[in-house]
Amino acid sequence: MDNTGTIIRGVGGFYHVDTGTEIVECRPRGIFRKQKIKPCVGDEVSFERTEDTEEVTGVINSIAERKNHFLRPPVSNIDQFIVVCALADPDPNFTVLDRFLLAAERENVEIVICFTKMDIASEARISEAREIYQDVYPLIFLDARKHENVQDMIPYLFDKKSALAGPSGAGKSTILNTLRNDSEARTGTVSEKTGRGRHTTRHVELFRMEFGGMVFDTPGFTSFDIPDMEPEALSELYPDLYRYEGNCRFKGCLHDAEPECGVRAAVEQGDIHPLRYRSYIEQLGLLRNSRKY
Ligand SMILES: Nc1nc2c(ncn2[C@@H]2O[C@H](COP(=O)(O)OP(=O)(O)OP(=O)(O)O)[C@@H](O)[C@H]2O)c(=O)[nH]1
Ligand SMILES: [Mg+2]
Ligand SMILES: [Zn+2]
Repeated sequence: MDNTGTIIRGVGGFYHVDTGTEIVECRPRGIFRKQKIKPCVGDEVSFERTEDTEEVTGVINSIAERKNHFLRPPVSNIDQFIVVCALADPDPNFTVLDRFLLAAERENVEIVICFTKMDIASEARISEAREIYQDVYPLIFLDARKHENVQDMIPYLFDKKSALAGPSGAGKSTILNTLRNDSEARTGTVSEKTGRGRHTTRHVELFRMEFGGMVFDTPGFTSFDIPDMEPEALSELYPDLYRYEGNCRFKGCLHDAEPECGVRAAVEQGDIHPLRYRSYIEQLGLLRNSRKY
């Protein structure tokens, strides 16, 4: 009889499958390797129990069609990205933040930005972050170590599969530990003593939350591949710019040097944040260069 469940972590070629009532360690059938399909955390799978061996208790027979699939971070079937960005230690890099947002926008998943370390951030930093993103995405500001702060995230996480994504040290694992009230927290006091990075997350892991919903913890990264897309489609990934595209004189306007551009007019009137426009122009330049050859 086949069982079904969700892959919650992969460990050295094995996968832990959560059926809702138990977690079963499974290995994939050989056919996946031949087909060059690698099971991924978030995959819905059906598996067969193998009671005869001690170590392996299941064999994954099939992977359900994925709703979406990301290579960086490696997750599938997510409803939402919670893009996590520290306001201090390390200082925020809004260009990097925008790359995370672009990757999420490309797959049409919901997006929430979570700004951490507001306890050590300057007021100026907090306002800056708010000004740039408030009209674009839902924003959460918090100290990821504080329960009463992290509770604010629950309405966003409820009944969804959400992936925490963002640079290393942003506080993704801390958020999860606080949410889960995990006494075996893999961040915190020890890492504070030995310095940041010690408890850096190496593998994606999916956690079932008591309040309903599942949350992925993912390893931090900051380098991105340039997406393979038409430059004309880029502005669709910037909701705050795209809003004004109807005001552009020319169809296919790239909002760069074209005359009578509605997007540029909105920037001049202060309706689009200059940093978001600059981020768009920078990204456009990268896209154009990558498509020259
Ligand atoms: N002051 C303060 N420290 C925080 C906050 N959030 C996280 N930290 C600390 O920042 C450090 C890094 O946090 P992690 O949760 O490990 O960061 P991460 O995003 O999981 O990093 P990677 O796993 O490397 O991608 C830890 O020492 C945390 O205690 C916060 O809101 N305020
Ligand atoms: Mg982590
Ligand atoms: Zn335009």
